[in-house]
Amino acid sequence: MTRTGTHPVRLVDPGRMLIGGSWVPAASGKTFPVLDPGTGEVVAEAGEGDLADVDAAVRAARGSFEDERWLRLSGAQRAVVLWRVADLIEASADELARLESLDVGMPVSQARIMAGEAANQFRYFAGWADKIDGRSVQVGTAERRLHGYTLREPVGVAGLIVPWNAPMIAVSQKLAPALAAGCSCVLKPSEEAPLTTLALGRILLEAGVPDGVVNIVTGYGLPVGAAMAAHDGIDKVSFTGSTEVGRQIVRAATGNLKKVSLELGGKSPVVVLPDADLAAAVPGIAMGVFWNSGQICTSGTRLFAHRDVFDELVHGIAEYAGGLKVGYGTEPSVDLGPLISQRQLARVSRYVEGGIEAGARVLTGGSRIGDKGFFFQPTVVAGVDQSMRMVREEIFGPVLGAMAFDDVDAAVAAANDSDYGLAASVWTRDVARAHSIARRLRAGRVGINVHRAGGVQMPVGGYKQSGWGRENGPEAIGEYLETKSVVTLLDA
Ligand code: TXE
Repeated sequence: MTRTGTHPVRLVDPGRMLIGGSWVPAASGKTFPVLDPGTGEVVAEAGEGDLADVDAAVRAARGSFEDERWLRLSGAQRAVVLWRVADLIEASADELARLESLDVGMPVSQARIMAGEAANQFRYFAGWADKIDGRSVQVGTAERRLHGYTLREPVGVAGLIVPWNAPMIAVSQKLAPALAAGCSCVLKPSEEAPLTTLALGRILLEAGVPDGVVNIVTGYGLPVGAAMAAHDGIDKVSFTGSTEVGRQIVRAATGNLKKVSLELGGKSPVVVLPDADLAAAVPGIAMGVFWNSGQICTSGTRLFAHRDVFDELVHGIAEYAGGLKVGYGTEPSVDLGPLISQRQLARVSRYVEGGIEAGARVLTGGSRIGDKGFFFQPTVVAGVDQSMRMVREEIFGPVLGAMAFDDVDAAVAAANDSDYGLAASVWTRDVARAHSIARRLRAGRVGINVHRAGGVQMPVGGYKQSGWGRENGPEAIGEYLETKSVVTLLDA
């Protein structure tokens, strides 16, 4: 695997984080290495934050919130700044994409699409910034006349904790609505991939987001993320990551009972009926699970295919998977990059080996590629059932488990037999049936003849243990607002 192109790490200040509008080293002076998952080599050093840095960031955010540095701008003025953020993201999209590719491993061409999506987030929520209004409410009686109305106000300081799998989009999905709502923010990128978040920090300052309104603390989940979840100066935490850490955040948040929203793991089902258009289903389902090497929370990892089409479909997907080009993110026409880390590679390998021991049959893939970087073959397994760990638990790698069904109701029940409920898809030419099954699937997002599609306008989030709250769409801005009722007597 070769590395090409200019090195985009110069977009970030090595070892520094953003606090109160300044780029500062960690209070301890410590740094930690950031690895290129395509080579396993160190490409940068990031500041290793701890409690002192979280405190400083929260103080800066609180100060900017309390002196209304951001909030005193009208919604329309905030929108202008957010549009500028979007314009600057687009203007540096090529460099950001190369940085994201270096940080995460995803092919540059796909990271370029992510940069466009990040810009869309800021444009969409810029549009909401001057449309945050309340209601005028009829209250009182003939004897006691009252006037009531509601105000929607920012929740305060928002702590935003993001993972590594698609940082540009994960950060923008939180920052754009939080800023449109008027919040000040403390943002923690993943220790695995902090670089594009730091580059976005530069863009925010350049666009005119006032000092202290967005603060970025780099470092490990423990102590940085945990300190944010527990901090009394933070009014709301929005977290994307594992369900296990989501639980820890809920527990930590009980101290000041801060608001919490969570976008957690998934084990999304894909239900294929016998009348599905297989020519479309094969690539659609394959990229629905393998995209970003399966490191997407909505990946369609459990395939339920009707027995009449099972063999043709599954062998089609296996053949498609075998044809995908796995390689370093800057290589031309590469489809899939590496997994994020040695730890993730070990985790994916463990699940596949465990599945094989339990009786799974590997139709394609199943192994690491090479010995440099963290590449894993796109993998299709059959001979699995819902009792197996590889079918029940989130692997977060390019692994599809395929199961045949005879009865649609049983397939829907099996699809719903999961602790998770993030996404699902149904594949059929029968329109009425598709909509009926879409209603019965217990997931926050359902695709019909597509696994993952939509955009910033469509809310996403989890049923069951996949999370609390929604990102994207008007619902997302509500996650950063409080509602206040104001009532006044009309007669003195
Ligand atoms: O996630 P973590 P990891 C799933 C996926 C993956 C597994 C582990 O199954 O294999 O999680 O990945 C911060 N308090 N998803 O270990 O640990 C951490 O620093 C507060 C699904 O990377 O959840 C990082 O910034 N914060 C997923 C963020 O939480 C803490 C995306 C996510 O890390 C913390 C990623 C703590 N105690 C992984 N511990 C999705 N839903 O998209 C860690 N963090």
